[in-house]
Amino acid sequence: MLFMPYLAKKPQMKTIIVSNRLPVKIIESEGNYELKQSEGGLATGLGSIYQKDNNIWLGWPGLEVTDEERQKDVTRDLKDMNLAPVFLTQDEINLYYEGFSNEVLWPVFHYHPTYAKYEQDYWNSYVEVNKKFRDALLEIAEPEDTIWIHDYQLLLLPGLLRQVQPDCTIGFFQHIPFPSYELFRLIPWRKELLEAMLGADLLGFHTFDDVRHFISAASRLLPVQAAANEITYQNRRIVVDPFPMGIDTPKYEALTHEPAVIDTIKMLKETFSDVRMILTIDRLDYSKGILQRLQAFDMLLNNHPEYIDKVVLYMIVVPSRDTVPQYRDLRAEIDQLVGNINSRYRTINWNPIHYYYRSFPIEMLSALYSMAEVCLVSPMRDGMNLVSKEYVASRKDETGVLILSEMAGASKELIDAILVNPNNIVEVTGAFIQALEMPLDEQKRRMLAMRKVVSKFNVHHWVKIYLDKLAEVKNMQQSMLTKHVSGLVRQHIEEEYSKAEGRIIFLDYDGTLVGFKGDINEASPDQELLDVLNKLIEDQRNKLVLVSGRSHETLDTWFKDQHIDIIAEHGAWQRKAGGEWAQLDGLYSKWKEQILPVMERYVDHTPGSFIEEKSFSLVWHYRKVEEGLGEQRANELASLLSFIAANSGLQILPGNKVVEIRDIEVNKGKLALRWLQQEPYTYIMAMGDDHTDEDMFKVLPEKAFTIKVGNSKSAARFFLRNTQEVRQFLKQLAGLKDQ
Ligand code: GDG
Repeated sequence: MLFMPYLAKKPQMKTIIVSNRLPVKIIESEGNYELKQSEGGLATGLGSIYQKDNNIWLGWPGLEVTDEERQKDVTRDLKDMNLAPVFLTQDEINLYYEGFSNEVLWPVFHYHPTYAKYEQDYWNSYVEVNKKFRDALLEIAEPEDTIWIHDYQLLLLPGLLRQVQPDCTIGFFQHIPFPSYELFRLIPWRKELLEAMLGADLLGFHTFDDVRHFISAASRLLPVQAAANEITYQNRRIVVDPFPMGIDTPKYEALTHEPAVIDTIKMLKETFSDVRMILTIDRLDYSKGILQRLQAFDMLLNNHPEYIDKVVLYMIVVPSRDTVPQYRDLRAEIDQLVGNINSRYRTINWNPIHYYYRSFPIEMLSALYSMAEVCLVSPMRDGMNLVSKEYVASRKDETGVLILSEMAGASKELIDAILVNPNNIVEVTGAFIQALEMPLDEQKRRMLAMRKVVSKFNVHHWVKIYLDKLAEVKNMQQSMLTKHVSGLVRQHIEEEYSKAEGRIIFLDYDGTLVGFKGDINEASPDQELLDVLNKLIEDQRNKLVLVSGRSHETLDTWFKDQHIDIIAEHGAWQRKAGGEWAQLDGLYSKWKEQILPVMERYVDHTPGSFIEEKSFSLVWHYRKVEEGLGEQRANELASLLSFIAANSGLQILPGNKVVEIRDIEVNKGKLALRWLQQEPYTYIMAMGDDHTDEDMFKVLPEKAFTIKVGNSKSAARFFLRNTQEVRQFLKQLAGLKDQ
């Protein structure tokens, strides 16, 4: 095992869990209160972490405590349980929690944007309370601690913390879905939210879809670089990955043997001796699809009267926020629909829907999970949904059927359930029939497969892989730091430079010496750059070689007066300082006649793209094309060109917002080697930012100082973050003062 953060840590380092609510239940009576550990899935999973050593869980204890003496008492009692409080006022609960969290983030993230209320007061309070959490954290956190922040109430906390503790380890996990960009962009404070989330080192979601949506929103709204599951933002590399949360599976299995559960099962069996049970359990919420499932049950009884008297829907709805108008209305609609169905179909001995608007002890849930032949989980959107997994874990005899909405995160793992679109009432009705008629051997086959998943990917596994990954990300960031040209690394490179007699310095142009411009012709060298280059050339010990993909005509105009060697068009053209341009031998360009029309078709179909024609290459640029579309067309074009140009001696190179096709002989690496052979240099340096520069990094001798610009993966030994750092570093070498 590579990373065991919570075993291998130094004793004084601790892990701090942060969430809106602490995992305690507060039982208050006659002015006194008692604190009880919560049994929720997250509390159990994280129990092995926060209850150990000096680790701690920070959050709101769940009741308003205004009196300072009382606050001290609560703090002391919580401390014994490794918990620390953030006290919130009623006003803060109303605006930050009920307001911004539940009336902005919750509806938008669950695809109900019309329910969102974008109140400025909500946002202000959300910012203030997140700061309150940060301040409470700073009182207990040391710089080397690991901090794991949970859920949508604290989206700003990673960024707020990063500002004051730039090097600390921050994980963030979101338990609810992350919506598609189209939804997320509706939020007036979308940029602030994203920027703050990117303060984390590792961002975790339940599913790959959430990850995709997050990366796409970040790419469109912020100046980030995204590649696979990594985002580079403000010179930090952040990993975004799916971590589907599990449940405490052994606990749900063990519950079925408890006397209280066995007695309840017996009682339920007597009550429901002649009927088959379909179970549903949810909190009251518009994201849960409760009305739609009632409609499907209605359709079942209406179209298939053979189930009348034979099947009951046992429906638990756990009370939630029913003073808020949307929830009050939803509850009234459910009451009405249940009443309507029951009054239409009931018989003397049979009631179709057993509806409970309250919560039950876990023993009752366990008994119901054991009893119900079918469990229906049909949310319109759900980050994960743990009820579906609890049902599976409780089915020790491997019978029973789970009907599961494809909109729940759990559907990505429990693929052996009957998966339904909860909006499709006909399909859900069909699923009822399929479930009720499913042969025993099929039930067992499906249930066994799901039980394996639920057993292996349990909540302890989830905690472990998340924290292991967080440590791995931190290690990756730290090993990147050792490659950054700063501190001792920089000192070493500079010392070697001063000592050397014969130096050769290969410099890429775009993205290395100058930043990218929308218009490729706007990137001509400015005075500052020319000054640095001139100063470097002045030193007789230096040979400067510009190695660029640009056309030799452009470079010739720009560097007419510089005594500098130039390799243009990736090597197709060369010019010695003060000499004439020469072309690489043996190249031909007839192939362009065939390729140009293909590229032109892509220009016609892709607004904002254009072709750059060079002597021995063609480049399709898409920097100004709509985000996403450009990448998609570039992939298509690259694969089409690979097909057309197979075995033709041409090379297709997807680059930084470009797709280039060129003669395979044209290669920065090959040309750089030619230069090296001309004199015995003792100091070799090469700088570049894109994959064409990798050819150079790979072929240069091991002792060469190869420097990648930008901190993405590279064969280079070192990196500088951007063109500003490159210039600052070159100025230093040239002995120029930085202005
Ligand atoms: C967020 C996300 C994600 C329900 N009724 C009773 C009761 N429950 C328990 C269930 C289950 C839990 O509540 C509800 O599970 P969810 O998955 O909906 O969890 P939430 O915390 O509400 O929601 C969700 C989850 O976070 C985890 O990341 O899955 O998508 O919205 O454990 O058993 N428990 C008791 N009595 C009840 O009547 N004792």
